[in-house]
Amino acid sequence: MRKSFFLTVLAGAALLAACSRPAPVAQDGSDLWLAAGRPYADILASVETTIDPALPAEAFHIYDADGQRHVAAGSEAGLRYGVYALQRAEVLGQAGPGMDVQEQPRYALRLLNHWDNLDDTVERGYAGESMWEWTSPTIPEARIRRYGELCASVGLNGAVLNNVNSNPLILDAEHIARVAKIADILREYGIKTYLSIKWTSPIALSGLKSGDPLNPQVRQWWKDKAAEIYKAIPDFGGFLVKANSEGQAGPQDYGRTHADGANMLGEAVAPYGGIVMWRAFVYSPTSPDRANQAVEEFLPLDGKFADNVIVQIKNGPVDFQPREPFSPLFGQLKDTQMMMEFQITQEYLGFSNHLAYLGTMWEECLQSDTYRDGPGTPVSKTISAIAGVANTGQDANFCGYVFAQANWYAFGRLAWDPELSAEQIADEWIRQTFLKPDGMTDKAFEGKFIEPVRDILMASREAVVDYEMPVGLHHLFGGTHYGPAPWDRLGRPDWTPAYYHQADSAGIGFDRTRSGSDNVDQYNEPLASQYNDLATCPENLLLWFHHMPWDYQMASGRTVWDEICLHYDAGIRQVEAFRQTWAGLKPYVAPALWEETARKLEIQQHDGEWWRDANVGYFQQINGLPLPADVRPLDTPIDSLIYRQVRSDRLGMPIHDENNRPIIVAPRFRRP
Ligand code: GCV
Repeated sequence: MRKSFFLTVLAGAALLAACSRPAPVAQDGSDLWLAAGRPYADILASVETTIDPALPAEAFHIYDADGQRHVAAGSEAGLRYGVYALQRAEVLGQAGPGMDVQEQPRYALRLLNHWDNLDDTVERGYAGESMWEWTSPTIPEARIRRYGELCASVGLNGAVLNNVNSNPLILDAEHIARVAKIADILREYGIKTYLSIKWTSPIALSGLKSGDPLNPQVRQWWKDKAAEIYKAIPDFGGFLVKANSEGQAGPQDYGRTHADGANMLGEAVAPYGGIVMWRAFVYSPTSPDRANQAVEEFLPLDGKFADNVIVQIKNGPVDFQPREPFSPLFGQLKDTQMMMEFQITQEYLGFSNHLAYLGTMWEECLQSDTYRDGPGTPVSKTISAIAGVANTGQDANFCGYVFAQANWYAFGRLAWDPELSAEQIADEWIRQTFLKPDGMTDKAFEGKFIEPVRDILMASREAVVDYEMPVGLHHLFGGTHYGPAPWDRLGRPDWTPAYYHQADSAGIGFDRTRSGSDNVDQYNEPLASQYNDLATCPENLLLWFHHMPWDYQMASGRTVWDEICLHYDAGIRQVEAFRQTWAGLKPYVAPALWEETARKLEIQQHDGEWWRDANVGYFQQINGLPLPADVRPLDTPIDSLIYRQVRSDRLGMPIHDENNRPIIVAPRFRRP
């Protein structure tokens, strides 16, 4: 009797302990941000739906009436957005009785750009091979459907399937038929299909002798090609074009302008309602400042583009750096439709190894005032469309890392509503992605998991800026765009870090002031003068706009040199803090996700140290200055860092182990 009583007490105590200890729910990241919500079909079945022609096509209205929840929308696509919005609201606890939400997207075109090649490689892709599986005899239908759901859930409505460095074969009969099959699936999710074209396609595919956009044969070729495509894909979206850029041919090769080229293609797709997205990412090796060139080439063409042509502009004037000012083109073109190009894939922010939430970077750009139409003309208001270079691949979790998924999500949400705050989006993403452990209250989950993870996300981009390129430094990358190579000055100048940092014994930074390349004057006043003047130039862009003596005193009272060192150190400390926080979150996360993140953060810290040792070490060789006292000493000598860069560049990714996982620097390269 006494024994069984004792056992019952023991069992009770064990049960109590188990109940009070949260048990993480198993998940592997393959459900992305659809993990926590009710299934779409269940939500659809639980609401009354109506197509209301009075609503704009993509708008939806969720409301309660007659004891029933309704979703009304202007179209099938709008209904889908409404049901997904309801799914999100349920997870966020915002779908209680009396719910009344009406929304429509800010931009009509909300596209992903896939830099996927026909051999299944992905340019700047870090999540496996092409998700479209071009080389397989069949198309990966299940994955495409999942992609469709994910895009639709955040309101994306277009996909450019192939790389802007395009292969002409994308336009042959075989590929058009294949693209049509993909388009048939994507259409079900409200997603239009677009293709990147190669300017020389008529020459490569049909043996024409010219690509001159004013040549009647060339014009006819594109018209015929458009007719062929639209026969297979009646709602085909149109073309994305990289021309006269980084070795790609274009209309300038025939003495014509970007407008001549774009309008010729525009004319070919116009009868079918198609559009042309013409990229403004142009620069030549001979220019004294790469940052000036888009304005130099496109401003004279303002107003000359056809109505169905839109100029697609990268957020910054150089190339998706961790921090750039916004591209001055956004403030210059007044009679040209403009489209934002963000980069979701982390080409310059640690690939799919580093935790870098880009919502904050995009918010910074979208909210920047261009002063184009007077004060209060942010970038978000000068553009009428938006594209993001996708970070997707064949990996089961699509993005190579659970935290990289946050960037696809954030891009979609900002494309829908550029006024949303990066913090709100981060919060939404965490709640939809990570499942609350069994036996944990909402309140405990909020305080113990959601808040610390949100803090990590919100601090993460600035941490990368700090340990890669603080105080306005930029493009200090080695060939793969992963690790640092500040010493690199061989080859085409505007592809070398030395062109950008301009460091010498006297100082550092690119002089873009009125006494330098005068890039500042591509901005509208008062920005132009603010950037030009040391007293008003934001310190986080100081070395973007100014060449400064090493001993120039910054607002903190420290010298430029000390401030640079301090930022590198702060970036690494921040990642150390992320690791500490993450270690404490182990009880609340599925082991697979916890381990993946712990491993990536470890790599990130080592990479941060790599960045610091390379840059601080290299600049120190140039200026001979000591490290400030409160900054930790460097770890690795330059020689072995150069060796590491060479190895990393050769492999195209950081060094990998036998499981094809990126690994941390081998101990023999580190000082004892
Ligand atoms: C698709 C940068 C990237 C290239 C990319 C190019 C572009 O230079 O490194 O990989 O090419 O931008 O946006 O066209």
